[in-house]
Amino acid sequence: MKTLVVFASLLVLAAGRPETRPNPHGAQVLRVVPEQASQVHYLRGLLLQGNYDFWTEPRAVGHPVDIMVRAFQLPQLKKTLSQVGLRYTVKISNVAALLSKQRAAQEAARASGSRAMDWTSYHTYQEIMDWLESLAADHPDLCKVENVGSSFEGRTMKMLTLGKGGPGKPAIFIDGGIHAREWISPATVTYMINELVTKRDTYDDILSNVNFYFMPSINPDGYDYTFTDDRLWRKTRSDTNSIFGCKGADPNRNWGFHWMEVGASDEPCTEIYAGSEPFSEVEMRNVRDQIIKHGSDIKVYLTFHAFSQLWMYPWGWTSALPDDWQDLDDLAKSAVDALTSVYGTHYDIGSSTNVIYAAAGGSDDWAKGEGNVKYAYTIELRDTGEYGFLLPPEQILPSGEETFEGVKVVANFVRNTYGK
Ligand code: 0X9
Ligand code: ZN
Repeated sequence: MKTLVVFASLLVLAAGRPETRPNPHGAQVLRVVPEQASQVHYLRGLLLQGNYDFWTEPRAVGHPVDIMVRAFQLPQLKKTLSQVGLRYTVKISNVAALLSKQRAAQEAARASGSRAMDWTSYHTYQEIMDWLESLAADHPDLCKVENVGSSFEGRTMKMLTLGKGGPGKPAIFIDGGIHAREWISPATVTYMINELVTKRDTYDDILSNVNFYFMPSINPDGYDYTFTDDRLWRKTRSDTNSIFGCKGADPNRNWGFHWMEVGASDEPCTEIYAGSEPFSEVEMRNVRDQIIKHGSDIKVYLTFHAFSQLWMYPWGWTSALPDDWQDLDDLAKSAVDALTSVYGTHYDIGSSTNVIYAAAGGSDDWAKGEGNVKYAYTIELRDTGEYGFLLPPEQILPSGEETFEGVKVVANFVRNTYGK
């Protein structure tokens, strides 16, 4: 009997993310809205078990939680939810259909045009890196591209430095794509780079007084994997010691500040596996080393995620606020006002633990707590769950336009506050 129980629980664990291409046929995204604290707690327990893919994590009473459920899991989850009095609605009724519709649209867009960069379709890692190189070649007085290390599978990681003022100017560090499936993040970050470079005369004042460090896709192996194998992959692709062959760590649980204290897992098959130790993931070490290298010049750290439309600041490891939280909150409010003024898109603001949930090991917490970057923000881009990670490419441009308005507010703030 004992053997049976052990075997059954191994099967359940393995079902979370077996290292075979998952079958999306029949998968749905269910939305549940917990009405009591005990239900939030229950959902968090379900998340930690690792059997379901939570597109949004349980936040608090009244906040929707989106769970992607594979066909074979649906009957069990629906039963479980009703047992604890949780009602659900079907948010995406046919994940497979949406995936193939988007794949077809992406292929059509790419068949008709060149592989050159645009913001009407999503681009591969190689295309993004080639494009960064082309910017540096075309604008050598404004842009510099450096190789800053390799990913686990050997992809070269590049950083673009943008600015005309020379070294020593106050700087903003911006990264994207830490979570592989959050495609709108690299797309939005590259949009902003493109605006700054192609409209360099318009932004001359900012570019003369502020330096930017851009790394638009900091999880290259995971990102490529979402193009080739599993569109909904989140983590890196490193080897783990999992007996099921589960791969990858959550790169946003891997940073060495209060690592593994809360909201992270030591089970490699879960989506929030923190890695075997702080900075076990080489990609995160590469990003960390650039932040350290440019040290006290960096006044702002922005890391772009999706989705939920949130502009968050530390801490993620505790519900306590940083001493200077009011400064971070003020700047976030100004940025979000500008963002919202473009298309009316609503963003919530606050510390990540208080706005969503406690989760230690995030890059924002490290940037502030260890990297001494005062203004560290995690920004969750569009949408609020209609498409979730599968945001149609038609939304790349509006996302870029509105987000860039917010980032310009931040850049002008840096120029005015720290510029000499
Ligand atoms: O859980 C995360 O890593 C982020 N949300 S996402 O849905 N994109 O995965 C939020 C991170 C907030 N920051 C910290 N917890 N430090
Ligand atoms: Zn994310």
